[in-house]
Amino acid sequence: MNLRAGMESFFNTGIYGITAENISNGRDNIEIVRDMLEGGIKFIQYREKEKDALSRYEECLILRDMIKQAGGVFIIDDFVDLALAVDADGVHIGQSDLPPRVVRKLIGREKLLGLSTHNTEELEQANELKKYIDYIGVGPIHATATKINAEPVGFEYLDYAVKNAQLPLVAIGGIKEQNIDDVLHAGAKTVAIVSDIVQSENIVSKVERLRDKIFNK
Ligand code: 3NM
Repeated sequence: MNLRAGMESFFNTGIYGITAENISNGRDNIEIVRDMLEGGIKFIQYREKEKDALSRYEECLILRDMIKQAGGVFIIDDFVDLALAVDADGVHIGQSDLPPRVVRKLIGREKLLGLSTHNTEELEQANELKKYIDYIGVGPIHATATKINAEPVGFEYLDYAVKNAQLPLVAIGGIKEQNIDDVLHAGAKTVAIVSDIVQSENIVSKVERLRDKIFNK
């Protein structure tokens, strides 16, 4: 399958799932991803900053096969080498990682590349670099304990991004079942959610409820 051509349809599945084993109530990343897939998430990012490289590698080999079998897309946060080593579908980088042009050179043309943006300048830079990037993150919309030092950008920046982004966008940061309607009304079509999913007792039904909200808005 050509990933880039299929990306629009993956994004139309609404939720971008992200792992966070350290806040997952004792469940490991494998269990979390299994439940995300069962709930219908097709876009899954492995975000793991605490484990060593070997543990990350071994875990990602398993996750890659699970996600591939479920017809999903597997994105690795930050670690370009890991994404290449496990042949993930893509990489997600932040503003202080290697420049998108350089990461694109490293990962080749086929893999997806996502870039986090937090303000209008970063969005305009991403627009200028759009030949290297496949989608952008927009956030944190709300303050969030999952990324404690990040200043919330609120709806002003989301509105700007919805109107001006020349790439598909993913809204992120403090988005939960009880407030997701706000970002949907602001025009976000894809929403990344960490804590509200990984901390919920029943991840499958949480994801199903979130997807209902997205598709019945
Ligand atoms: N990136 P939660 S906010 C991983 O703004 C991440 O780029 C952000 O977690 C950004 O859904 C964030 O628990 C944390 O608030 C999102």
